[in-house]
Parts: sequence; structure tokens; C-alpha cells
Amino acid sequence: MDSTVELYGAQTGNCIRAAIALEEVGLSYTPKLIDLSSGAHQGTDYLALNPLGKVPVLVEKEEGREPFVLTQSNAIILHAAGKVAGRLLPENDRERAIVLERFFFFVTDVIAVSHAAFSLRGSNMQEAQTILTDRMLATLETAERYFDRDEFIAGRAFSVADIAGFTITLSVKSELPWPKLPNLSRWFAQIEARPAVQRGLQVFNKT
Ligand SMILES: N[C@@H](CCC(=O)N[C@@H](CS)C(=O)NCC(=O)O)C(=O)O
Repeated sequence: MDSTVELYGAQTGNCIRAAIALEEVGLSYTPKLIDLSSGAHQGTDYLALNPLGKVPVLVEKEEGREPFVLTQSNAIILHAAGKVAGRLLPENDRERAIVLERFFFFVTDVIAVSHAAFSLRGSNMQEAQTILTDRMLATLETAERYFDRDEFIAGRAFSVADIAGFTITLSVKSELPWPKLPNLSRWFAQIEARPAVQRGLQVFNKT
């Protein structure tokens, strides 16, 4: 049966993470660039897909079925992981739980705090923005401990936790005290060099 996958997005951390996940599992998909600066995400057609007017959105179309729509980057990443057993999420219960622990460490303790700080940009709450940014950076630095025994963020294999950690680290690269973070430094260079990660970084890059 014919099926197609589309990923609507822009050059933002949430969209790049979703794209990297699709690239890492080798799913064939069509990127649909949404121009946030012209408000394309607030148009009627786009709001019909995602009433929140946010990117990314994944749409799977299969003949004879209603389109399947996902409107959260983390749901898209986990959905991609489900496409190839054991590829981005271990099949072993405990190993999978550790991957999810570290995936959510980045999603809730680092990325969400970063978003909260970002949302205060241009407001008169500069001090609050600085507090949130400093807290997010301090939390991110604690990821250094995850490499005591293992090569990746959550074990011996690349996983959704590495995807969650990579783009937020990239976005604050110039603000991290790299000499104090030798493990994170080695890990970051290794993840950045992955061909699928490189492709994901370019999917919505229009420059
Ligand atoms: N929790 C959502 C957040 C999505 C989100 O905030 N997307 C931003 C770009 S990273 C966006 O669409 N911003 C445009 C706007 O809010 O107008 C996810 O992870 O997918």
C-alpha cells in the first residue's frame, strides 16, 4: 500500500531533532519548510494540521486511511524509534528505561527550561531569563557524569537520548565551559560527525 511521510518544520532545535530521528532510522520523508518569519504557521491550512501553530508536525498518508498527524517533536522522535526495533530505543526493559530517563532529563530539565527562558526574550523580565538560562546550562553540564562508563548518553549505543541532548547542546555551544567537560566534548564531536545527524541539520536549512 502506498504511503508517504511529510515533516513540516523550520531551522529550529525541535524540528532538527525530529529530522535527525527520521534520518537515523532511514525513513523516507518529504521535508516541508514552514517560513515562521512570514507567519506560514498561522495560516488556515497549517492550523488545521496543528491548532497550536507550532513546528514540527509529522504527517503520514496512506491510501484509504485518514492522515496520521503528530504535533510534538518528542512524540515524532519516539514514533520514529518505533519504526526500527532496537535502533533508537533498546529492546531490553532496563536499558530502555535508562535511555528514557536521559531522554526526559534533556526534554524536561534542559530543553523546557531553555524554552521558558526564550519565551521571556524582549519582556521586562531580563533577570528571570538570566536565572533560567544559567539553571539550564548548569543542568546540562551535569550530563558530563553520564559518560563515566559509557560512550553515549545512555549506554553503549546511540539512542533518542543522544538526539535530545545534541541539538540543545549545539544551541548553547558557545556558552559551555568546554575545558571542564571532556566527556561531553568528546561525545558532542562524535554525534556531530554522524552522517544522519549532518543530514538532519541541513533538512530545513535554506541558507
Ligand atoms: N513542545 C513543542 C514545541 C514546539 C515549538 O515551540 N515550536 C516552535 C519552534 S521550535 C514554534 O513553532 N515557534 C513558532 C511560534 O511559536 O510562533 C514540540 O516540542 O514540538
